[in-house]
Amino acid sequence: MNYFYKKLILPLFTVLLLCNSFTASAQITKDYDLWLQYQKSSVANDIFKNIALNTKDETNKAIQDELKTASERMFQYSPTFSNSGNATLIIKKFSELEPTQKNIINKANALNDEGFAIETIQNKGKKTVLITAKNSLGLLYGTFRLLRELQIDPSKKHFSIADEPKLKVRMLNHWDNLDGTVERGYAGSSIWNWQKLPDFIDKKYIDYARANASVGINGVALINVNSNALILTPQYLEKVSALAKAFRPYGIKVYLTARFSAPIEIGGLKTADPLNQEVQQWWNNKVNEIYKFIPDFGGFLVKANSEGQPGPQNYGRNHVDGANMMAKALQPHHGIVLWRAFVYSETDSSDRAKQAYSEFVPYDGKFEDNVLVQVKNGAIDFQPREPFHPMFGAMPKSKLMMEYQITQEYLGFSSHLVFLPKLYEEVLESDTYKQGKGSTVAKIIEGKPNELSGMAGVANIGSDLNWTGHPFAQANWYGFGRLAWNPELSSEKIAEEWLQQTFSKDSNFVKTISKIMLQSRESVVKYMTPLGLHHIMATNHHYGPGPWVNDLARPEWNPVYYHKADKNGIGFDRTATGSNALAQYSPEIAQYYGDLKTCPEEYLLWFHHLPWDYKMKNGKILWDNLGIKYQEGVNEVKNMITTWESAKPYIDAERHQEVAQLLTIQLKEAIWWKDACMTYFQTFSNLPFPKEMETPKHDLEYYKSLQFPFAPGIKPHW
Ligand code: GCV
Repeated sequence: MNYFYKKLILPLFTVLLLCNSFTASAQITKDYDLWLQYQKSSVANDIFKNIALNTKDETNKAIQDELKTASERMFQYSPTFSNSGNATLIIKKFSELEPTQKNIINKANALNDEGFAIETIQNKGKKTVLITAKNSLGLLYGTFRLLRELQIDPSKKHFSIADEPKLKVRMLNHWDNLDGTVERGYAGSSIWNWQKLPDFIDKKYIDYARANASVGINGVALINVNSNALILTPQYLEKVSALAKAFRPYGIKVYLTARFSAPIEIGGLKTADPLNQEVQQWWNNKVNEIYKFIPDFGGFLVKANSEGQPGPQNYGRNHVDGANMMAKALQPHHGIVLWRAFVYSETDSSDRAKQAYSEFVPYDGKFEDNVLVQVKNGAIDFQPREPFHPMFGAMPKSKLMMEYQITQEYLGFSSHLVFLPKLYEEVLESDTYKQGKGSTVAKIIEGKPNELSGMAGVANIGSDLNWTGHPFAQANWYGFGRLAWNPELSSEKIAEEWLQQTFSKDSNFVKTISKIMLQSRESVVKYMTPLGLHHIMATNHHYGPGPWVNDLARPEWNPVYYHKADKNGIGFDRTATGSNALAQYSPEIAQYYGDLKTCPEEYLLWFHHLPWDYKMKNGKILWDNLGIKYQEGVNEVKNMITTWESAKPYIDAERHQEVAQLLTIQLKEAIWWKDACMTYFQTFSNLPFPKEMETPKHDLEYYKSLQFPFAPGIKPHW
């Protein structure tokens, strides 16, 4: 028995155990490796055999590490790094190129500082691939580009690429709190371990930097815009400087959120008035101190006089006074201020959608040169669909940057598959007409060549093994980075290349799954807020529907403020007969959305209050169309489930199952949204549900009674 146990059972058990942990760790690696999978290639490619690269510089060292990992995983050999004449890949700044390579020098010379060129050239009679750029960061971006090309086509040998970022600041905004929680975070807790910093540099920080650099993200605001002044104290600056050091080789600058009242809270002053000299001096000193810790510090991100955060208006001053005070302190160090335009006031009874424009546009041209006004994509708050923010194009003498939300606060948290580049693209492509036809939001934020410009995304990253909670939410991080590099890229291309790198290059798989990704954003709009409805989510945690909420302290916090449903109809009249928010847009846009004949159905109830029996283009009444849209959203999720089933043969079982389970949650919640909203709106329409719509399972009281005290993304109520 003993013999039998030792010789047979024990080894078998060990093998099983190993297999099991191998599968588990293989799975973790796949999820963890994001789009940098470097899957084993079935074709050989010698491109990495002998790489000419000067590895003295720390960014070049990062290039070396990346190429080694990629080559070993994809092609099963370790590259040799030397400066010998037989290079298969040359990675050199163009100041170091030989004069015979003039053509490429000319090509690369036309690029901006972060641009790069990749060319297959003749070198000593042999075909060689050359990556060249003005500086090491360009070389790093060029390397990641080459790796993307090879992940998609491992046999590729001929390259002729020149590329450069169109925006200067391409950054993630983390809404991470110092206590480790993440506001609106759905992927676990914060990845920053403040307790162990500065001495412990988690490998995760490096992998985070790699992922960001691979798509060109070059800035990170580490903590929440609802800020804590402690981050500006030496105790924390030392920790921040350790993170900055880890990110530096990857070209990523660190930014901090600056709490406006910091001079009082950590400086011992009696005021934070931006026109007070002592306050100004305090910020000057603070900035000088920060640059001692972090010589390449990016600057401050500020949420002021918004949702209770302190700001210049507390002292009778304005946004320009506040932003310029910080901007002047940062100027000697080439730092910048990202001043958020997300403001709305409890004392302003006008339409919330109009308030940011009214507060900021009068100050056009008054901000210092190193200030970027950071504007959310829409005028309310990251809703599943909003028309573009009217501030875009309305401040031609100021620099406006885009703020998107990557984390899915209003889009099903990290349980719903929603491909956000589709939303980002829709906004970027919108024509503001502010400088004539063709002045799209993308063009507005690109600004003038060589001027400060940018795009920020509220990060969806947390301590979850797969970083983002949902494997497909990784695509939103990826896609944000790609659009920040080039706001004119198509979401279709982004979906395809992400799938190819993350899951499989099989064309059937890519075609089928990119289709559901591209349609997923429209589906979530349909099952949450169809026909232009908005802000009808539950209170505080924003999990699930809450269109009935009408008892919150501020009118504009209540969903009823936005849908205005009554027995006569539904929708927010933002035309001249209502709040006239449309007047903030150019006349072409105001006319287009204002006229019921031209207003697209997607924005109908955003701009118009209409009777329940309003006849729509398909000949059916508004009420029926509402139910039909909700049902379509639900049906599309059902379809996603079937399509995902068909993807089984193409990808690993673990990630397949992970997504399949999440889709089940998505379907349940889509039905919940449909049923709760339609049951509630029926109390006003008094009409039967349209025949196309599946009947709700419960009555309204049931949906209203649901409570979620521990929903993620807010401070828990212990
Ligand atoms: C960080 C919304 C969110 C808040 C967020 C705010 C902002 O209101 O619900 O959690 O605060 O936007 O963007 O500042």
